[in-house]
Amino acid sequence: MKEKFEQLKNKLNIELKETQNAQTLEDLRIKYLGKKGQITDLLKGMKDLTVEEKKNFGKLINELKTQAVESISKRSEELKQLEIQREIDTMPEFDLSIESKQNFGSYHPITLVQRECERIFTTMGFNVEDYPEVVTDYECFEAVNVPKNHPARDMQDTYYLENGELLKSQTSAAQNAILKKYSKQLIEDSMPIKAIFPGRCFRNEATDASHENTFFQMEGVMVDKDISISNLIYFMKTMLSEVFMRDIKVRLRPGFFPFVEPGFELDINCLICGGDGCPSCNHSGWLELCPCGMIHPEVLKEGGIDPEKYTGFAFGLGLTRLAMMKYRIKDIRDLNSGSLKALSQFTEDK
Ligand code: FA5
Repeated sequence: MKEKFEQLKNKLNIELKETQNAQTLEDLRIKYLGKKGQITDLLKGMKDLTVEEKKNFGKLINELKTQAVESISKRSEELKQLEIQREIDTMPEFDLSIESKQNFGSYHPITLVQRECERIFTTMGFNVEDYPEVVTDYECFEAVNVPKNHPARDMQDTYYLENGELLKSQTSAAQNAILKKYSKQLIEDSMPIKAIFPGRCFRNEATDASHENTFFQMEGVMVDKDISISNLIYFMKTMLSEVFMRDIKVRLRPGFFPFVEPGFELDINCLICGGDGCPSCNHSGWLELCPCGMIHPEVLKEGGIDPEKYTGFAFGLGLTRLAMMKYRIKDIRDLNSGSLKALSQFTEDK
């Protein structure tokens, strides 16, 4: 009987080696270990044996069964490896040294100026904050001192959603949340609030060379004791001289925004025409770039900050227009055109 077991074991091993794929292996498993398999049959035959014989054969059959299961699973692993090797062998050869002809794209000019501004402000101790593009009426307007029906709402033709929320028309929509987020550290730890928050804005604009319906702004706020207009001017000057790496002609004039008092318009001398007037600057020689001002006491109060103790400034930099000026792009609409030929001209070191 022992011989019979040995023969069966050898036969199984020979047949195992002949299997070349998962299906033939499965057929073999059924042949030996299936319900009517040869090893299973041996087990069934045990009923006719004496108790002593059962003991001996039982041990042998169990050993055989265990070995069969192990050999089949080992062969299964071998076949998997063979299959992988077969795929590798039939793959076309790759020459990794050949230069790719594919266009991997380039950074968008707005991404480049945004990163540049983030770098400049973070080195001056500002945190960079992200904020959603869909916001509530409260965040975008009421929290920044623009109540319902206030005429200042007409300055921004806003896209409202059916659920009453809206597409952020200005990055000022994040002001209240940022003030609230950092008010504790300002009050308890005497750490100034210094944050910038770039983001995409949407307005139902009639587009022209300097107006888009989808554009980027980068808001900034700083709040502490004794912050004044001088601080605001210092940061604006530093930012512009670092972005353009030379002195740029700017002008500061009074501007009205309900969330600042006093408020200013900061215009840049048009770098496309040098100030002579062209379509990019609406023939005025100047481009509105970065309105700013001292944060209105009501806005501080709404952010949980006592305006009797603290003051701060805020600015709303037109990032898309900054990209236009930095890269001398005559028409803002080119930036949303998706034209790879136009956009791929810009690289990090330009
Ligand atoms: C605002 O959006 C204010 N929230 C800015 C602000 C923040 C003022 C904090 C004071 C304190 P305004 O609508 O002017 O302001 O937009 C700010 C800048 O975004 C503009 O100067 C301009 O550079 C840019 N901008 C505005 N509308 C467009 C547009 N349609 N296309 C491209 N850029 C635009």
